[in-house]
Amino acid sequence: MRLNTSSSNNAWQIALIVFIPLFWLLAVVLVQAEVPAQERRAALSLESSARSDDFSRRLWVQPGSTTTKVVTTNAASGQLTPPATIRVYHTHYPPTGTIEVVDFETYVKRVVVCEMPANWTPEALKAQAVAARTYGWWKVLTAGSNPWDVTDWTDTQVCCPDSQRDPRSDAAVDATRGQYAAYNGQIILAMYCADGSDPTLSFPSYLNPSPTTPYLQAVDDPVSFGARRRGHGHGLSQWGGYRWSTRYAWNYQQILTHYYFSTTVEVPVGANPDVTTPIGSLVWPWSGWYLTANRTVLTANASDEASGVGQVVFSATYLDDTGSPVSATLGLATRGSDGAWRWPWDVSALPDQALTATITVSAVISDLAGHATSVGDWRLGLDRQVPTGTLTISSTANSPTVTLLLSATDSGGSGLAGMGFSHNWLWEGEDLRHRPGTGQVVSDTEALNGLAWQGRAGSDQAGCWFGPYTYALPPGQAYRAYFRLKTSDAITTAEVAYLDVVDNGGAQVFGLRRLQGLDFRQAGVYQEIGVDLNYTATGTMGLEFRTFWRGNADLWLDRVLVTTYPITYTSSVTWTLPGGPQTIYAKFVDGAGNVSPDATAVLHLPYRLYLPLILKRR
Ligand SMILES: [Ca+2]
Ligand SMILES: [Ca+2]
Ligand SMILES: [Ca+2]
Repeated sequence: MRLNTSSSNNAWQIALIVFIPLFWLLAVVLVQAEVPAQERRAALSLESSARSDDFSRRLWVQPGSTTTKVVTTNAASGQLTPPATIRVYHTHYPPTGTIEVVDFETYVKRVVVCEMPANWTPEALKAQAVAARTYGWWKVLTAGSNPWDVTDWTDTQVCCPDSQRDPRSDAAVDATRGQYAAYNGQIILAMYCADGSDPTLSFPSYLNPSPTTPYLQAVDDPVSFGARRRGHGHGLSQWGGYRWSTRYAWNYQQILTHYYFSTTVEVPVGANPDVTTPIGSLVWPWSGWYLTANRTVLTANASDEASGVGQVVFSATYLDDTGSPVSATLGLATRGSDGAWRWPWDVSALPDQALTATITVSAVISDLAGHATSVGDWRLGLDRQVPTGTLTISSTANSPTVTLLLSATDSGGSGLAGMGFSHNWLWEGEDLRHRPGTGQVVSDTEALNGLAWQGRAGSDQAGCWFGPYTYALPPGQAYRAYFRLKTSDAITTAEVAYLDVVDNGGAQVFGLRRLQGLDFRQAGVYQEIGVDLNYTATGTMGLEFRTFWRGNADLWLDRVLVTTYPITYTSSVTWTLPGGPQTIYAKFVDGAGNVSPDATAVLHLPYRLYLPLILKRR
């Protein structure tokens, strides 16, 4: 957004200054009043659409030039040196039309207080501080011959007068002094917006992401499912960060590395000899969530300002198979090419256990000068047992509104949580359209209809299985699409498939999921993988349920079954259905997101009745 750079209107400024805190206060009250998110999207949490959209514009950050100066680095640690000052062109705050040279950290304080309410959580404020610092830094690097680096307004990021600073936002800046988000060690274009919704969006578009900003990729953001996107949707979601910090106790490193794909949070270069401890945090798996497979890869962010990170050692506590508490050192992490520290953890011998109980992970991060930082503890749950249940329909049903009777149970750590229903929303994998050469139809006794689409690693070409271009789902509500998939490799950390639900040929994305081999509980066994979609409006080409097969492991797609978005489990629910014979499917989910086999019932309604599909919740 380009603003008029001529003299501003004082009355409007005053109104804005008064209005901004009032709005944020209202917005914070609204978000705090939301129903607490049940684990793994177990219940409908579509947010009210009544919120003002005014702030989406204020929070937009627009990209600048892609010409990047050479960044100075410290040869020993590889850490970068922040700019000492930044040139702020006043287009909004007085004295307008002038360029102010501002101490860089002071600039960050003046941005954070204006871009995020100071009463938000300290970790959300720290995430904002690092994003604002990184963005300003990137603007300094890319200013070229421009006489200024940033403006004081929304075409870059808002920089308030010093008089508006707040001790709480200042503290977040001080606590992260000099820290930045990096991709391959370099400063990123740290775009952020008010609410990125779920999923966030790739830059500049989902259909054509830019290869120069691979960290601005769409990410699955379940904590923001159903939230209205406000702003461009790229990079850090401010409301999303707030939600993660309040509901799952995430810290700023978890928030930033989640929204900026494949990045690290780094400390600036420091003086030698090294007298400081490193920083770090677990960043994967998502803390506060359940593991549903037999393997995971513990992943940490770690950074040191002088001698560099020497080692990261993970430890964990959990209950063993006799129910006894265990405290164990797991092992020495290895540093990946992306800068993250990883330890593959085989949890197959561990019994399922609730999130509230016993699994915690911590790490000791040491620099090469012998200083160590202990970080943790992150809570995890473990549940690999799918629920089971039955569905019956009243035999006297002869009206379009039928009563569905449910009975379900679950074992494992998380407990029965919800259920969703399907009404012939089923597409066989072998019937979808497939990019030529990406596989073939095979007979498979484990496929529910005896047939599947199979891609063979090393024989078939990696590529997309797409379609069906359907308009069968009533828009304006949320659904979950279950991809019934089988892989030959349930150990690999490689992405074996990328699932998404789109319309308009991919220009409109409703949901996505990256799927590694180890997300499957077992090789050679079908598993239903859910992708949530908030189907806000019908598109122009019809919905597609796409599987991008990566070609690094064999993959079978039996079918895609779509259900209504899970509602809280109850023993009876009414549903208004169209006429004619039909099969109704119920799918039960536990708190970890595991889904039951199909519970089905066949219904014969007179054809004359044909009404909208409305599931009535209790
Ligand atoms: Ca150090
Ligand atoms: Ca379970
Ligand atoms: Ca099939």
